[in-house]
Amino acid sequence: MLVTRAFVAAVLSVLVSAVDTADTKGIAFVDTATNKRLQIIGVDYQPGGQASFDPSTGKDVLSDSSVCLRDAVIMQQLGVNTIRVYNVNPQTNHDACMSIFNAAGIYVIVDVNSPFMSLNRADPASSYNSAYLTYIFGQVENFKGYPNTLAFFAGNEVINDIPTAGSNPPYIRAIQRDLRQYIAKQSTRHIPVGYSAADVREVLTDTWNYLTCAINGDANDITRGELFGLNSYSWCGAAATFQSAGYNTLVSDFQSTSVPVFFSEYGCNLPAGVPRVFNEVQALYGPNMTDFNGGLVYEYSQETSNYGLVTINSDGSVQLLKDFDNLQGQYNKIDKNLVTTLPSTNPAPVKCDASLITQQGFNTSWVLPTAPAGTDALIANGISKPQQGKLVDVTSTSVTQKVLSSSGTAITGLALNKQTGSNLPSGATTSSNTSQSGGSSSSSGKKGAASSAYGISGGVIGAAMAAAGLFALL
Ligand SMILES: *[C@@H]1O[C@H](CO)[C@@H](O)[C@H](O)[C@H]1NC(C)=O
Ligand SMILES: *[C@@H]1O[C@H](CO)[C@@H](O)[C@H](O)[C@H]1NC(C)=O
Ligand SMILES: CC(=O)N[C@H]1CO[C@H](CO)[C@@H](O)[C@@H]1O
Repeated sequence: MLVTRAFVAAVLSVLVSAVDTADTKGIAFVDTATNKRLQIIGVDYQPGGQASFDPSTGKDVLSDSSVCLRDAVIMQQLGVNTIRVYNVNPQTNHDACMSIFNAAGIYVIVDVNSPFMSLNRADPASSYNSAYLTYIFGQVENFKGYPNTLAFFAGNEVINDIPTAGSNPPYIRAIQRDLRQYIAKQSTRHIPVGYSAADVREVLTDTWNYLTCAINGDANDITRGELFGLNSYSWCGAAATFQSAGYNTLVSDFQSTSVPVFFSEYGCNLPAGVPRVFNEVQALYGPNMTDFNGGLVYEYSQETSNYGLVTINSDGSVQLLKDFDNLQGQYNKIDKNLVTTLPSTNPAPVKCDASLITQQGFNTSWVLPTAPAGTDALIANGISKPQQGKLVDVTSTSVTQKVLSSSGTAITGLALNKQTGSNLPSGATTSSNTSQSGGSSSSSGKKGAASSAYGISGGVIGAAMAAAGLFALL
């Protein structure tokens, strides 16, 4: 069997062809080659939580290629086209992982901050300095060379209430400005920058208006946020509806948006102890919410907060959870035509004005902090010694770790299915199949070589092997 595996790996060695780059177009994301809409069908990816980034070694969620391959293949089965990573190191080489996600047709949204380097919301001026900017410019350097880098979040949940809405908004907008200027000067392609807002409805629309309005009405104002993510946990349980969850309110609140708005986190896990049914997926990707740009389910892996779709065990094996099956079933019902069709409305940005702000105490000044001394030179010349990522060949495509369905049977033959476009839900029902062809999630319909190389294409054989415990040998 070991000989077989080596043979399979050799046969499956493939060259990576890149996904088309994506960008914003009006209120949507668009595939820049096909001009089709790219609705975000995504999951938040942070196995290990905040501790996943170890500054002493540089290890982060995009540094272990075998783990990324395992998870990218599982995500292909699930049907996602985007992940969000919260906490990555700008000096780590992410080539192997980013190339794997690229080959899987999966885009990546990168939070530029980390627990070690972020705006101090209690005193933003103290943390807005040259070391901080060098760090976040390093993220641009690290990810600008990958075609599947979709966007950067300049901040995540910095504004959490009225007190933090006083001094922080001008700093977040200044960071958007600095990142956008750096990208304009140092990246060969445009990559959009925005903010991810906490699920605090009191400050939500003020935050969106403050960060995305146009100063003096100038649509090209480089301080504007180019997209807006909101974390949304209001749809809870099987009985919730478009109205009861307040999605109708969100749609009317954001109907005048001039930039893409999407859920940067969603997936309420109440009532506790019951698998999530994810009925909100039909609302989010249905005709009621075409002005939204989809969203990212919180989150891929089970962590202490209990939002996982899969459990990652300490030996590297993965167990799919019932939540995974339910989400996959919901994704399979998405209307692919609708999610790839550009919206017809494209409102112009509103002019920044104090009248946009509804909450007393929320900042109403668009006089932004001046960048720290030396920033102009950093932007003009680039930071020193950047780690600049680039795509590499993906040479192994077979998942080596054990993967178990939600009912505990082994799923064999899992392998990366190389895509040229973005991944889309395929109709796969992973937990019902003990053997995967590796081609089942292909949007191009091309079968991978895995099943024939293994000689397992039928569920019966896979099930029999699983029952006999033979999967372990693969
Ligand atoms: C709003 O931001 C401006 C510019 O940074 C600052 O001078 C002012 O103190 C802030 N207002 C509040 C209420 O914090
Ligand atoms: C769309 O909106 C209508 C009217 O508010 C509502 O009845 C319907 O359930 C919504 N559709 C979905 C899929 O949530
Ligand atoms: C029961 C079930 O979902 N079977 C699926 C297993 O996978 C094959 C190929 O991916 C599908 O065609 C089956 O429908």
